[in-house]
Amino acid sequence: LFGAIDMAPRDPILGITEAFNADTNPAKINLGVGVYYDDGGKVPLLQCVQKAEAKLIEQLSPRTYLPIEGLAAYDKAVQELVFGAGSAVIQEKRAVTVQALGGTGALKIGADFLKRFSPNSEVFISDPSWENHRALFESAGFIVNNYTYYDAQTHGVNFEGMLDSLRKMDAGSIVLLHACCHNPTGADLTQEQWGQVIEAVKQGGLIPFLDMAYQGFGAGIAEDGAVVGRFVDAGGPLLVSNSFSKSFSLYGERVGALSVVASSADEAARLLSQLKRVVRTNYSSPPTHSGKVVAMVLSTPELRQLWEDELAGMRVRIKQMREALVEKLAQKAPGRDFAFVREQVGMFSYSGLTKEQVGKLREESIYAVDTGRICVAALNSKNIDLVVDAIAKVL
Ligand code: PLP
Ligand code: TYF
Repeated sequence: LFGAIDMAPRDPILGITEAFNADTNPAKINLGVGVYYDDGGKVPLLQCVQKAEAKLIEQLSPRTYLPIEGLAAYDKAVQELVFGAGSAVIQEKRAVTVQALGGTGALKIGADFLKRFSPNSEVFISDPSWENHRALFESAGFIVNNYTYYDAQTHGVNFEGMLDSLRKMDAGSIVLLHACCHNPTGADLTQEQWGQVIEAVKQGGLIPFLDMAYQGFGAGIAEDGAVVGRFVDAGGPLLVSNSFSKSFSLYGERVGALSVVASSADEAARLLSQLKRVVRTNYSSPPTHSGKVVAMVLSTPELRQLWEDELAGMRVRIKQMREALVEKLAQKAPGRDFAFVREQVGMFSYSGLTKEQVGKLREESIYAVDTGRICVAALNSKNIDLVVDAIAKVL
C-alpha cells in the first residue's frame, strides 16, 4: 500500500529551521522562520502569560471538553479585539467567532466552511503570499490564483496592478488579504489604498477573507485592526482569521480564531452552527490551556495593559533593527540603497537578495528564505554586524 509513496516536498520555511538545527556552527543565525526573538536571541515568554499561568495554577480545574466553538470568554475577548469593543456588529450579534488551532487552523476552518457554501468560487491570494495559503485552500478543494501585489522594482505594492486584478475577478471570488504586516514582503497598503480595495471588493461582489496573524506588529493593536472595522462598515460577508502565535509569543500553543460577519443575528446563528460542524469533523473542539491564558490576559485590565506594553516592546525593537540594518548596510555596502527596509512593516523584509546570494549566506551559517525574505525580528544587537558583513560580502 505504501511502497510507491513519494517523498513530499519540505515546507520551504520550516525546512530551513530543520537545516539550521542541524548546523553545528555556534554562530549560526536563523532569519528564515517568522518568529520573534528578543535582543538576547530568545523566544520570549511574556510576563502577562506567566502571570496568567500562575493564576491558573492557583485555581487548577479539570480538563473536560470545551464547547466546539471554544471557550466562551475567549471568543468574546477575541471578538472585542478584532472588531473593537462595543462595535455595532457585536452588539447586533452579527459576528460569530470560533477558537481555532492558531491562524492556520482558523484559515482551514474558514476554507472548509466556504467550500461548503460557495463551492464554485475561486480563491485569490497575493503574489507572493505566505506559502501555506495556497496549500490550505487547495486542500479544501479550491482553485487558487494569484492577484498582483508586490513590485520588486519599488520594493512596494504594485497598487494599480492589484486593483486591476481585483476588478477582473468574477463575482463570488474569495480574496485573501493580509490585514497588516504582509508576509513575506513587509509591504502594506496605505489607509487610502485600503479604501479603494474595499470599494473594489464591494463593487465586484467578492468575498473578503482577512488574515491577521501579526496584529500589533505594524502601527499598533487598534491601528492594525482598524481595517477589519472598515470592511464591516462596507457591508457584505467577511471572514477574519487571527492568530496569537506571534502577539502572545504562544507559537506552540496553537491559539487563534476565525470570525465571520453575517447580515443579521439570525444568519449569524445559522453560520455558527455550520462552523461548529466543520470544527467537529476536523478536531471536535479546541484545547483548553491557551484559550484560558489569552482570555484572562485580554479581559483582566492589569494583564491587558502588560500585554499591550510587551507587544509594543516587540514592535519597537523590530523597528530599531530595521533602522540599524539600513544604517549599517549604508556603511558596509555604500553602492546599494536599503532605505526601503525602513518602510516595510512587521516581522519580514523582502531584502532583494537573490537565491544565489541567500545560498552564499548559508555558507556562513546565516539562514534566510530563498526568495530573499529575512525575519527582521531575529536580528539583535549581537548578531546584526555579522549579518550586515555577510550581506555586504555577497552583494
Ligand atoms: N497567516 C500568516 C500570514 C502567517 O504568516 C502565519 C504564520 O504563522 C499564519 C497565518 C499562521 O499562524 P499560526 O502560526 O498561528 O498558525
Ligand atoms: O512565514 C513564517 O515564517 C511564519 C511561520 O508552514 C510558519 O508564518 C512558516 C511556515 C509554516 C507555518 C508557520
